[in-house]
Amino acid sequence: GCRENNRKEQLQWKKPCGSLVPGGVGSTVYVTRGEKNMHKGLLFDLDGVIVDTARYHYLAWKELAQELGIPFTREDNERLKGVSRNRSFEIILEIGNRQMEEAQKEYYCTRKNGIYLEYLQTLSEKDILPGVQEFLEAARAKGYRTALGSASKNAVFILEKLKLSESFDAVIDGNKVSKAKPDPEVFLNGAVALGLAGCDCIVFEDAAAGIKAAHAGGMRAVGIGKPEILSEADYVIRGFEKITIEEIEQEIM
Ligand code: B16
Ligand code: MG
Repeated sequence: GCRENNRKEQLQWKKPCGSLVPGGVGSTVYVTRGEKNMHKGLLFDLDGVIVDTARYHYLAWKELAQELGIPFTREDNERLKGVSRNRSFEIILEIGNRQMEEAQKEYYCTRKNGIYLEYLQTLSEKDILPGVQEFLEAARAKGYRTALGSASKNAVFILEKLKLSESFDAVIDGNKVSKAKPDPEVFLNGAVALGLAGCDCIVFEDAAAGIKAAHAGGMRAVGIGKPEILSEADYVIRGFEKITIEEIEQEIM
């Protein structure tokens, strides 16, 4: 089945991938080239893929860490990428070797979000990472369906600020999932929202946990960033600048 993730399976991707496929197994919609993309989905992570909000997360956490007397560096911040807000704070407490009551954790997480949202006030189209808009437009013009799959509870707000809400057929964010990446829930929900099977979707992710999540959902994963960090990805790109949907098709479809 399409959920197994070895290379051999991946090479067979062009075939219909099981009963989850709309139209059923063996549906001819996959055969004609023109129609093919209508049944393929692209799932995008938000932070680190569409926009670099990591620095605002960092500044907000840094402020609280300082207040708590916990040393928190940019390097530590790498551990928070793709991780939920609550888990992020737990990691910070671990760094400081501190323990806290749930209610108090809640208080700090709420405050962190307040500081983070203030940073986001100035967010605009200019903050969309280079090449992203062009890539989304070209892929959709070719018939791909697009969804956002983010751990962030602020994803809808961020897309609005970036004026990108219309570029996604579905948005699955931190409010809609119960299990964080590397659990595949966010991406599987994205595939379902697009009416597609997991194996007909490609995930674009900057975090190693996100690549794992994609594979756990039977999806191919394009890593955005450094190949050293994203060694598990099926293909790694530095960003969307000068990257075409055709290149992605050629490399991993
Ligand atoms: P929020 P992604 C993630 O976004 C960030 O990478 C991560 O650093 C953050 O803690 C998480 O969202 C939750 O964000 O506090 O806004 O709910 O990479 O999954 O798009
Ligand atoms: Mg990310």
